[in-house]
Amino acid sequence: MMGLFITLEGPEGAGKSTNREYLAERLREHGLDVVLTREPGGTALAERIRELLLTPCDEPMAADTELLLVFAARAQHLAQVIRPALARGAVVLCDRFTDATYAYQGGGRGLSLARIEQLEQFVQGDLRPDLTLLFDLPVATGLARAAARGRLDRFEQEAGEFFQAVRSMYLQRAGQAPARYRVVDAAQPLAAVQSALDALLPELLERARG
Ligand code: Z5A
Repeated sequence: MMGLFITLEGPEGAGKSTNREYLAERLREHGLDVVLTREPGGTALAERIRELLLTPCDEPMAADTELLLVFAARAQHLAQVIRPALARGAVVLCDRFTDATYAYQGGGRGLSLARIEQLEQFVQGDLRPDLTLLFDLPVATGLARAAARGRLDRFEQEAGEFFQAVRSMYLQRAGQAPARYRVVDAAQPLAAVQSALDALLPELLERARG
């Protein structure tokens, strides 16, 4: 049996964390086994790697170190959480996954996309998300939301061009594989975003029931 692997993606302040619980609840109401998780993180060990990635540090982190840490956390998460959940037929709802690596380390840091693809294949084999919900919004709107939340993490301290490149890479990837992505206008008020998610629910349920 193989479950359904759904990822939530988007730039800073897009509302993924706010909406992941909402979506998980809607799916559970229909009797589905939903595993809600996130990256970087999702296991005790991977959450320790998340701390390394997000905590500002006096020693600058090399971009390759960042890339390898992201995939190290992912390997642990896949082994401990994602693969076992999919194997028992669950819906895995994951807040960020490898699209974020293409967007932040590829688009933002300018690392080679071919190198990211190699690591993706090495760590994931043929496993890819079945569906990706891309929460898209203008960079300034997202950064204003993130700033209102308080102290900024290591990524949130980057300049505006970094986040423009992140957003462009997400949109480019969604444009290249429209069958996998559903783009949600995340700049709308929360109620409108959640209506958009409600509209996607029949498709998600149909695919989860296979
Ligand atoms: N990262 C990476 O570089 N490479 C990788 O491969 C992976 C990750 C997997 C942590 O991710 C960082 O890791 C991330 C990229 C990097 N960069 N950062 N920072 P994260 O997803 O855990 O980051 P986060 O900081 O927790 O989330 P976020 O992206 O900043 O925000 P969000 O989860 O999308 O948004 P939110 O927390 O739900 O909402 C933000 C605020 O806006 C909050 O106060 C909400 O109440 C408010 N909000 C939400 N929706 C709305 C609407 N519609 N209207 C008005 N206000 C709203």
